[in-house]
Amino acid sequence: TQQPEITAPVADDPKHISPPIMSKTFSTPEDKIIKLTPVQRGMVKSMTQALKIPHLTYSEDVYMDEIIALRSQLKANLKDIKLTFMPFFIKALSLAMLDFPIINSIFSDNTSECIYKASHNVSIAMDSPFGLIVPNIKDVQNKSIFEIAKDMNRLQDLGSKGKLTDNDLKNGTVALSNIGSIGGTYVAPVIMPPQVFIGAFGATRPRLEKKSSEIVEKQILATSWSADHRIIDGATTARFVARWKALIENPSIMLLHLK
Ligand code: CAO
Repeated sequence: TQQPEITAPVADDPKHISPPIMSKTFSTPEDKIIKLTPVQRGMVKSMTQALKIPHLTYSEDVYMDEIIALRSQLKANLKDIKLTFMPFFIKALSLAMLDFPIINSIFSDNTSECIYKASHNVSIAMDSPFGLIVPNIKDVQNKSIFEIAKDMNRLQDLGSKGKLTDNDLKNGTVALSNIGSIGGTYVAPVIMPPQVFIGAFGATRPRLEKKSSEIVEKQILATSWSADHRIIDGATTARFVARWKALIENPSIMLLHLK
């Protein structure tokens, strides 16, 4: 009988993740030495450093209904620029940090000094054909959501071609990771020293909730945040995340900050 054609999953398209499809090769027939790529070697070094930090991880659910409506309205008016939720998340992070400068700080235990950074250079974890890369968007505090979207598009394009520059990768001050574009709900994100804070998002999922006597469907984004517990405590983390959540749930507040 003829065997059905078995194809490998299309790794770069989140819509093709499930159902699981088996690869033609079921196992490695013999031991094989694999040399790490430069990106993987970088990850060995950075993650080994990162996990020496005492992490405080905090999670919160965020209602996405308002921002989903806003994005579809704006998307309909945009050509050539991909507008996902990330530019909103990034801008809200920057706005929330205005009152919490410690979130956008760098810390080194050799100097026992914490430096509050003036620039909000937001590092974005990106899944690329070369592995995990983390370029940053510079000076988010001075950028519109549209400008942030353009920077995201540029960094994703360069990242997918392995063409990010040193400048794109250096001097990030705080980080975000959207694993939800692939899947999952909660994740314990790993801080990238000398940064002290990182946020991560799961996939937005519908949830039924009781409102008065009605059952309504709400769209929920699960968020997880890790803080360097040597200098940021749980109460500061909770207050900061509440501020960020308020901006995402009431995105029109962000208009007040338009320059
Ligand atoms: N909830 C709902 N929808 C989401 C979503 C989420 N959390 N994340 C992405 N989407 C949607 C986007 O809005 C977009 O939809 P449209 O086609 O309707 O515009 C689609 O999924 C694809 O988004 P994207 O992944 O191309 O873009 P993004 O800006 O949302 O994310 C990036 C960009 C670079 C963060 C993401 O592509 C990526 O690489 N994520 C993986 C990060 C990672 O590996 N983290 C782990 C770090 S530790 O190893």
